[in-house]
Amino acid sequence: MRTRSHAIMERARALFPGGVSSPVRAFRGVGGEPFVVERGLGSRIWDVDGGEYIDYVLSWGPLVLGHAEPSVIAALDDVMRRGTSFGIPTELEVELAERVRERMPHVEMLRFVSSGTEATMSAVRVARAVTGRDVILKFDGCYHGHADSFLVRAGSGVATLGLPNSPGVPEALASLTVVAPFNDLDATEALLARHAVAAIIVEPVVGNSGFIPPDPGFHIRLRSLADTYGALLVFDEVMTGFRIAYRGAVERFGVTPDLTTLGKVIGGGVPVAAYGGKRELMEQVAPSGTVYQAGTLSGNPLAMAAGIATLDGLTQPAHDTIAARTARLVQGLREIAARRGIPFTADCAGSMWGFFFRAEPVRSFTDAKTSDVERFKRFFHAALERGVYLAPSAFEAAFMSSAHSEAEIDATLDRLDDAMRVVG
Ligand code: KE4
Repeated sequence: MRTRSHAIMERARALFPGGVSSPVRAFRGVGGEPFVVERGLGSRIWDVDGGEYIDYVLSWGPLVLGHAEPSVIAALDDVMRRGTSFGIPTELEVELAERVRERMPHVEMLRFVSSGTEATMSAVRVARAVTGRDVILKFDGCYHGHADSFLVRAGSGVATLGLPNSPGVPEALASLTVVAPFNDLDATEALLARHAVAAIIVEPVVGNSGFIPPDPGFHIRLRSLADTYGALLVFDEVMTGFRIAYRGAVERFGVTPDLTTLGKVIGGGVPVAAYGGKRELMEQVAPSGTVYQAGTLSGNPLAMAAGIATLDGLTQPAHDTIAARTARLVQGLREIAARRGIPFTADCAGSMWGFFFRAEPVRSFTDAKTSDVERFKRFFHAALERGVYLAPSAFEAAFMSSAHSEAEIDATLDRLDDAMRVVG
């Protein structure tokens, strides 16, 4: 029985919509009440009532080195004693940006912002400015943050709450967003032929409808279609960046977008995101260009320091180790479900993974919605009771960190085997 959690959530519900600072945290996708976290260390988190969990949400992706990673904490401790914010250029911004560009050379120039939403809305603004077009094309179930133009058949919390779109988004604006099923190139081309599209924005691997990988060659065709129809290609790597491959989607799929958005991992758990890409595009952004975008805390020293420490800790060997452990966990879950005769599909890309209670592979959000969400809910709670914290929604991805040891993968498989027993 969670007593302190319950008391705190009672206060929170009087203060915040749904008692939370972001909708998906409210457990509406799985039922019950969220626990209140007290602390995290490495792969684990503890709630205020002493409950301990192996954490596979990792703050929805940022913590690729785990909670309170010593080098990240040391970097923050060092930087914050010299001031937490200036609104004046610092070398830290340059240091982090150089690290991003070293691994993603197609991000020739970038701008730091404070959330993934800011990054994607700014990238789309650049695309609309340079193409002189208004329409954007997104994919059903993909989530690119909560800017008005993206809240059209979006994934993540929008999907979790079953919101078709969102009230408050003017129809005049929503109508400028056209939507194709993920992995459906014919539907995509039909939309491109009918609308003057400024940008195609896509999660290179979808993490906001649950985990959905692209079909082989999907991004190669998407690049070709964008070029044929004069649209920019935007890879929204807020979630996939530095997770699906050491150098991101370009390394994994061999396709170079015009613009890329990043977030989560590049801040190591402190608010930062970025948008960037071809120099001639980014030079259109104020003050070098006339596309306006600004931010009080953009390039914040704490966020830069945490991001630098995180990328420095995420070496190629470290990434490869995390990816191998992710693959072992996914394969282990497949074997458990098969042994127990439970319809189940799971997949991973680098340090990002996910699963559905459905026999056939999931290629689109429509497929994802046919999975057994009620069984997912029961499995989520059975896992939580056994000390494994998964995303509280069937339409989210899961993650892995360098702090998740082989022994913890074994422990996770044992615990989830028993969780599958009770939901089988
Ligand atoms: P933020 O504005 O939440 O920092 O980033 C928006 C965003 C943009 N693009 C992608 C691919 C994303 O996954 C996100 C945010 N991801 C969700 C989790 N699926 C954040 C968690 C939440 O909404 O509380």
